[in-house]
Amino acid sequence: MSDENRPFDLVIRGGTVVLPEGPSQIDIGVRDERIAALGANLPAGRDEISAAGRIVLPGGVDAHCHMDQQPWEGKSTADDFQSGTLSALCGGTTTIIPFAMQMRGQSLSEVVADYHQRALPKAHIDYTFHLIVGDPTQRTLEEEIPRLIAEGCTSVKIYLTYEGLKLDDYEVLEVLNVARREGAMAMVHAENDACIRWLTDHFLKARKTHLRYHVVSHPTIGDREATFRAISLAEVIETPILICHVSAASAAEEIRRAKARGLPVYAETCPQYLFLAAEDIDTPDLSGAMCVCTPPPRPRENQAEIWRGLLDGTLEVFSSDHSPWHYRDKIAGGPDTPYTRIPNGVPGIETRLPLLFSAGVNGGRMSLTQFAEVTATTPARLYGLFPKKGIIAIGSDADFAIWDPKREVTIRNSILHHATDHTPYEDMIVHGWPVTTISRGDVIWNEGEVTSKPGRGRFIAAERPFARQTSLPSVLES
Ligand code: DUC
Ligand code: ZN
Repeated sequence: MSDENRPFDLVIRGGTVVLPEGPSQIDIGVRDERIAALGANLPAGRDEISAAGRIVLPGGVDAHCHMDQQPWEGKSTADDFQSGTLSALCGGTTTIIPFAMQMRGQSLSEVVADYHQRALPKAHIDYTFHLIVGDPTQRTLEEEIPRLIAEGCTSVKIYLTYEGLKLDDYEVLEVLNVARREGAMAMVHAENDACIRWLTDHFLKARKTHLRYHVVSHPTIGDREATFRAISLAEVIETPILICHVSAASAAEEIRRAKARGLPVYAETCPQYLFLAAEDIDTPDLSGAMCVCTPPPRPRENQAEIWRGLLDGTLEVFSSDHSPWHYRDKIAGGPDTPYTRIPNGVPGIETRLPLLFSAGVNGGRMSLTQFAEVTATTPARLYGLFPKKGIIAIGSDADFAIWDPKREVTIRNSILHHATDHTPYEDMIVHGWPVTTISRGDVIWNEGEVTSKPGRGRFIAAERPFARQTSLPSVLES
């Protein structure tokens, strides 16, 4: 039987399917893990799912999440690849890009090899890795990064702050130069390190250790400066960059200006900057620790500017920055735990999509097409996974989230699947929830039932998102 005449393995029938050109009332035929047909009245498949009254979106691509990452001061993050990807799929995400993190003194290749071993037996859904470059030695720059990029890890991440990770500007230029040569995306954690350290030293000396000083010791002025500096360094090298987890209106403004000048600058924001605020950290008890992350959520009035950035394309990627510490570990120092001892990061891989769907799509702020772009298509594009991932199109992987757009859900930690003991979104009510998740044609989550197995997820070798540059940056030609 010719390939076109074989029955479909699966037909998703009668849903509102979100295509790049807009939503359409069509069926989807899946064969051999891929989308084989899109159209009305497709012939019967071996399996059928009715999506009547539902919305079929591309499976989410979460391009910023932390899984099984190194302990901090003896405390471990809660999720390994098993619980983290389970939580992701129950929230409509079918691809993740976590970080293989090199710290000073470590070999990047060994870090990546170890990360592969952690992911392979446990991941429920597909993944690739970003490379955190914390020690840009000549070996890392000239041998390890080019080889790892050729092997499918085509994005590097640079920190401008944090002991053991931060690079100075010279080192940043070195990494950007390699990214340019290799056609990789360079991601930047853009906070001003000296500001954070200086303010923290002064607050601690003055015994100002309450949670609220976490926010003031990470000032938006520092984010704006570091964002501008990262953009400037990338401009010298003439290479694209992506500013991670933009929290501050002033940093978004720098990005907007850079884009207006035609620079290839991209940016990401996260749920914590739309749905949490500095006021949620400044609590009389330690419950505000649940919202402690960096950069911190900003005063509530700042949220409107982050919404504006997401809606006008200044911030084109919406990721979770899932970084799940146990609350009990966050407050292990007792009622007077100083803010500097609270591990930074919030869980959010399962709530990322429902929060945005509810406030964005159902709230009338964004179209379904925009939702698909910021949560799946654009991250897949910018990190070399497109068109395999991030889009409903013939030939793409059959990765979908089928949404009940009306379902009302009260977010409670007890309904989530991550391994941490809290969610900062406890008691928030959302409208719309992904009721079925499909990964490469397998139904892995359906109406509250998990039908996936750990280890079914695959490493996807990402393509280089940009052309390799053989010429030198023009400043070196002068
Ligand atoms: N900030 C990050 O940049 N990553 C993980 C956790 C956090 O708070
Ligand atoms: Zn992060």
